[in-house]
Amino acid sequence: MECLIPPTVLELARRARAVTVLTGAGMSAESGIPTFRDPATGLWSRFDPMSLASQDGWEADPELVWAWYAWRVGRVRSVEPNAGHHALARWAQRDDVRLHIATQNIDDLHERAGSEVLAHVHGSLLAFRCSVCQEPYQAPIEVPAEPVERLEPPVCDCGQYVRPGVVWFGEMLPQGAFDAALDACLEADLVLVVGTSGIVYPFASLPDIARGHGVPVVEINPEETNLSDHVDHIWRASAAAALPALVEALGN
Ligand code: BV8
Ligand code: ZN
Repeated sequence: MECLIPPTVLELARRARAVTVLTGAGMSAESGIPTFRDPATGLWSRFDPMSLASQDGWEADPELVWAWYAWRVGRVRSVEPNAGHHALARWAQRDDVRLHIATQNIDDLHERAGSEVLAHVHGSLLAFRCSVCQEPYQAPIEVPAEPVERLEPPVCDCGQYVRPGVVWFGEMLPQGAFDAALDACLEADLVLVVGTSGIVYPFASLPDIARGHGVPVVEINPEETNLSDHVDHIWRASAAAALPALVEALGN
């Protein structure tokens, strides 16, 4: 089905020499990764991701939290980047534009589509470290064939549990990552916000900051979000439909 491009969005994309794309879980939805607020499927439907993705949740029950992350590692390994990820990688290859991606996503689908990601502001599901001495943990992560509710985390040489390299609620973002995302928004002449509900801060403050500096912001999302009143243009479309159509329309 042809995806109609709002003319103003096409014009902004044609003229843009520096594009910053802010992505959220909706970017990976068409790869088969449920979004953060999708009602979780099966085993995990009984748990609130907000409590599992937190320091308190980890300290209260590391085996439960580890089982959840191991299951998510398995799911990311089992899916492929979608046409939206590939479109962004193609756009970045044009020599008339500099394209930066700052993502909230902890998967590696942008990279597997060939993109270089400027900032993973909430860390990476595929980087592990000791929860105490912070030593990176390089050994392969065992992913159960079937989702299990509890799994003993690997243990660091120092004897403490290994944790996923993600940013939990209540934890500071990696300072360099957020600053890089902020700079990329301020230096852009177009910011696209793709597949995020705009609930989680401080990432959700980026579109407002960009607009405050006169940078046009476009939301690409099939649904209304917390950011919809904070953008210049709204394109109610999915990532895997909108982005390939837009990059295609830019021509060679
Ligand atoms: C911080 C990694 C400073 C883990 C994530 C009280 C105490 C402490 C902090 C706070 C507090 N109250 C509020 C805060 C701030 C808090 C926050 O924002 N809370 C929210 C809930 C209000 N933020 C933090 O804690 C951050 N740190 O503030 O540090 C500090 C420190 C101490 C004390 C005070 C302050 C850290 C936040 C990072 C949390 N970690 N992820 C993990 O993933 O397990 S966030 C997690 O949720 C995801 O990574 C993702 O970033 C976020 C989900 O958001 P979205 O990506 O937007 O996904 P969502 O499902 O919501 O929406 C999907 C969208 O896609 C929808 O709009 C949908 O319509 C759309 N969509 C669907 N299909 C498609 C599509 N779009 C396009 N195409 C499609 N096909
Ligand atoms: Zn350690």
